[in-house]
Amino acid sequence: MTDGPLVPLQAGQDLVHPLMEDLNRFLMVYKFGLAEVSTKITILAEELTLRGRDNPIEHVTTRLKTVTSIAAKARRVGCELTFDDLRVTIRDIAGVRIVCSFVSDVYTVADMLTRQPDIKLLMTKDYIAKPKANGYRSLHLIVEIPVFMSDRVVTVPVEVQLRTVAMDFWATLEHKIYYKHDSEVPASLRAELVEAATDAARLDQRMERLHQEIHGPR
Ligand code: 0O2
Repeated sequence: MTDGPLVPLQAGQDLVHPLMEDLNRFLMVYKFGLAEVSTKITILAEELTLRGRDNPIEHVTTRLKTVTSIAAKARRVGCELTFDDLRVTIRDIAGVRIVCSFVSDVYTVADMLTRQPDIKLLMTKDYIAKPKANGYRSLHLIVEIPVFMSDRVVTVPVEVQLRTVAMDFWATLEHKIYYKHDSEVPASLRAELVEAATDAARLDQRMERLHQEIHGPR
């Protein structure tokens, strides 16, 4: 892969096709990294179900950051628009979101995943233990996974977000209502969003307690 700057383009040069090719090659490994992590999660969910244990995973989604979103984040964090710099600095180009049933499941699944010998845990941000000021709760991991190509092995960073259904409900709607919204949202409405996050956290606690009372500890 060439590793020149993504910009600037010069007038009259057909830089678009080679650039698209480089971009596709750059993004390809992240796509494969996502597939690797997704397969691991599918195996965990199916194996637990086959062993007659409760499947702690409700659903899983994956996303590759768009080129626009990568460029915006690069600008925000002061990263040069070169493939080398992007590779090192932007570690959430590949993202997997695992929605679990209960809070304890979030940690169990995170542990099952990060204990696998080919996965390297690079960073943990525990927004459940320490929610963001706006009420956001989730467990974020940056993991590195090897991807076996035809001629080399590439290690790819993947952001894994783990959260409960209640956390996901709040975050999905808050994303629509407010997160990274350009216009000002009145403080009273922001306070209500924090309150709603507290309600979601209470609901998580209650559902986990009910589950334990009926089925015993997970
Ligand atoms: P999208 O559309 O979900 O992919 P940054 O990425 O610069 O915001 P950082 O430190 O790299 O910050 O990442 P951080 O804060 O650990 O997590 C970023 C991702 O977590 C976001 O991805 C969201 O998915 C989610 N997130 C973090 N904070 C909030 C929040 O307050 N509300 C909601 N709804 N989601 C949040 P993206 O790429 O910003 O967006």
